Amino acid sequence: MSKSGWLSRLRSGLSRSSSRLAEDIGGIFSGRKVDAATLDDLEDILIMADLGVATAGRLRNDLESKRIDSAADSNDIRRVLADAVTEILAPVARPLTDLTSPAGLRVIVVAGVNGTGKTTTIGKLAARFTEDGQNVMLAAADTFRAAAIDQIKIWGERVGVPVIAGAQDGDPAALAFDAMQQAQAGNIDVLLIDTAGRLHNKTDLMAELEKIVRVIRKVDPAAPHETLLVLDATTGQNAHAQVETFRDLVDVSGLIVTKLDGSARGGVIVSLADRFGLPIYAVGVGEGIDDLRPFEAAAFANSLLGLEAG
Ligand SMILES: Nc1nc2c(ncn2[C@@H]2O[C@H](COP(=O)(O)OP(=O)(O)OP(=O)(O)O)[C@@H](O)[C@H]2O)c(=O)[nH]1
Ligand SMILES: [Mg+2]
Repeated sequence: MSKSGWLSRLRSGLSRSSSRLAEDIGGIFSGRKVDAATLDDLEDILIMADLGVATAGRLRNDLESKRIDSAADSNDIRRVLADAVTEILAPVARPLTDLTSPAGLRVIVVAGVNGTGKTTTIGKLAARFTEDGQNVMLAAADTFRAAAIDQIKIWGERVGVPVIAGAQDGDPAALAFDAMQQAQAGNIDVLLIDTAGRLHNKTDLMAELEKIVRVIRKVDPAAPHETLLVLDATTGQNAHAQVETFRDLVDVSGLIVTKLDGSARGGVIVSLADRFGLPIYAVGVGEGIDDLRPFEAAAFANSLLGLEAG
């Protein structure tokens, strides 16, 4: 897709977040000067838009220190905010191609709580990587539900890549081990491993994920090369708790944030970037195969603030 094509789709994906923010900021700064009271109001709006208390405070201070002209209108304010948000996002924004380099088998474990979009994101990533000329293999290590195995098989067929799957309730770590060996034998560039988001309880879930990683390392001590945590933007600040839980357990190397189309909560990405500094590789803006967008700092910031994505 052309650059302008995906930018406009990112913008439409973020339209709920951005139109609310733009409208709310417009409401504050129409005819009022920039003073402590308007900055307080702005900080509240940013918090409500899921930018988080710390990040909202930081943006407020940033705006205050810039000594904005008292004649500044909502557009000027959004411009200044977009630049400040870009500064927060730029250090974490990474291209998807980083996930597949250097050459050689790259093993990517995809983790996250149930329903965040792990399996769908794996399908979208597989499509991207395949387009890029990579040989992709998928591993159905979410063996908890039969439907989960079927779902990833369907993605494999759609994209045209092999799926290593076993029976429901099979040992997910054994499945991952098997997939690793097949990937090594089969000239595969990228092995994407789906994991369960839903088990009997959280302790089981975490133990299973740890075991998968341990077993993968038996085949290749350098693997997994990436452990991506998939977060659902509609959960808002709860995403922070999810990062903390998973980060403590497995070495989360990056994030993908999904469902930016379905909510007014795109701001959560800014607070995640500010707080954790974890790389963000892509964002999900829909259920379709093409609905994974590269994450670019300025484009995202401008879209979030309802400005021309530049
Ligand atoms: N609107 C929207 N829906 C999405 C996006 N990503 C995933 N979904 C939908 O969210 C639902 C859950 O997605 P899955 O990929 O099954 O999520 P999962 O994390 O694998 O779920 P479990 O395997 O149950 O843990 C599905 O209906 C997806 O189509 C997105 O970016 N936008
Ligand atoms: Mg799944």
